[in-house]
Amino acid sequence: MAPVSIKTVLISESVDPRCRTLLEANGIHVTEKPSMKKEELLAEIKDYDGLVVRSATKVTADVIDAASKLKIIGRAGTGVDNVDVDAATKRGIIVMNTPNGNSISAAELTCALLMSLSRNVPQAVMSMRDGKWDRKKFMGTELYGKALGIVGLGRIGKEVATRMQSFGMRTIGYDPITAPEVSAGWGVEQMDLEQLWPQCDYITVHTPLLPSTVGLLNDESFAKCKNGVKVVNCARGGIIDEAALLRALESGRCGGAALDVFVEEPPKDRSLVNHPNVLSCPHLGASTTEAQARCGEDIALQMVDMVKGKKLVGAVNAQVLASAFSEDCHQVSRLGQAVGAVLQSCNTSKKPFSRVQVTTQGDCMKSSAGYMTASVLMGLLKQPGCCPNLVNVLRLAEESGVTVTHGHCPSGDLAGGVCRVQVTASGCSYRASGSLQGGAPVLLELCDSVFRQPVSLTGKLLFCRAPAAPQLLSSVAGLLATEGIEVESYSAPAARSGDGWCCVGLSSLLGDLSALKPLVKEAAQLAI
Ligand code: 9EZ
Repeated sequence: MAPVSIKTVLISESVDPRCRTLLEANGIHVTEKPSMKKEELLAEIKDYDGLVVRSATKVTADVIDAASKLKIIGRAGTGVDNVDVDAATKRGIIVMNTPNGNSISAAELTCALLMSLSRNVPQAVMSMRDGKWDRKKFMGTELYGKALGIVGLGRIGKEVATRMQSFGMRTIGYDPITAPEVSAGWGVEQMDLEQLWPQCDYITVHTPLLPSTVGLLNDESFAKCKNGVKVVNCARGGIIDEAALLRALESGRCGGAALDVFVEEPPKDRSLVNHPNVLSCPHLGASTTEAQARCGEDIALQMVDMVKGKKLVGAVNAQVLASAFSEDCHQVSRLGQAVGAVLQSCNTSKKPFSRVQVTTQGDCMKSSAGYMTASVLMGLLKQPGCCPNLVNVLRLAEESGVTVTHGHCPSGDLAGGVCRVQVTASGCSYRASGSLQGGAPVLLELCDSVFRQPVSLTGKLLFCRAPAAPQLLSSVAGLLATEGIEVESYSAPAARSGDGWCCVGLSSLLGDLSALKPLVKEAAQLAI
């Protein structure tokens, strides 16, 4: 993939100073403007290639639409809740976060809340402040020997498990991705949620917020829990259904809850926050000096690695791009774009494509099938003012109603891989196949014409369909000469009867292709 060029970055919040230092050390010009008003951000953002935010900047669709140069939005933190990822993807802007930097801090807060729930520390503090000495009211229980259910066993779930094991807790859990053998390695026995709920004295959730995790703890699951179960949510608001939690607290089914996150932040409905058995925090999971420093550093390092073309880490909307992150991939991608561009030029009707079929051939293209298709679409859908990239092209193709299929045929005996593309637009079909020679894209075939020599896909190219005739080149060259255009190369199809496509390399593009009408049946030109 082509390296993304980032020369200017706006940091719109107070992010750890290491972020700026690292970006600047890598030749990026950084502007820090914390606490801008929305209108100021709208006016400012147009000048930047990159934007770094924490949580306060709301990167909404109107901000993204005002950001004419923006290529990347980096969030120093876990998740991208304050970024309209859909709007960014549409515009081909990469959205990145730092999924790891907060893990220890989130795990430690979870442990602090588990301990607070067992010993009523916050309530005792408040009562002392009130001038009281109430020792009976705050009788607690030990964590030692109790079962902790950990729902979600990613990095944070794991760190919570190993810490609470040192308190003598039995750690059990569930995760659809982490294998039971893996979690067993750090002392967590996995089981189905159905089996998990009735065994837990404490439950803590560490999942992303997904349709499958909204209300993971609801009336139904609370009903399966031990009476008096205590729950913690330091992950995302809504994983524990708030209304169901309030009902469980009222009935005593739930003996206490600690919440760092809410469906609405700050929560307008204060019934949970004000409940005597609820401990709440204003989303403090990542609020440590160390987590902020790590996230500020991580987002800068990830951006720099991306700009240098080293690797793509933490991007949430660039699946295809991430799989195409090396120099080899860049060449493959250029081949796809070039073949796509040839077929776009041939589609003289300029009607939208209804169908695109991409086939990669040869072992060396096997792993490229995904981004080859995306690259071909980039070439096919490129227009003045609309230059799709690997972030947005699949979505653009989908929106414009193209049926895209891709396949791979192994065929190991070919020296280099081949990319074959067939497109259909307003009932007409065109085919082209290309390959890489010395790392540069070449065209092997166009429709039924196989070129005698592979055609280098660079510069200004004119493709003509005409009956095989010895005088074709001289008559086309003559016409071009009257326009002051020189023929730099000529590629003829292998001998055949009937019409064939030839390719003429030009010193400059022809102003009006219709001048060629008397000489050829079809003509198309492009600059690559
Ligand atoms: C879902 C999950 C964990 C979970 C965790 C991750 C995609 N996904 N889903 C239900 N990373 C526990 C229960």
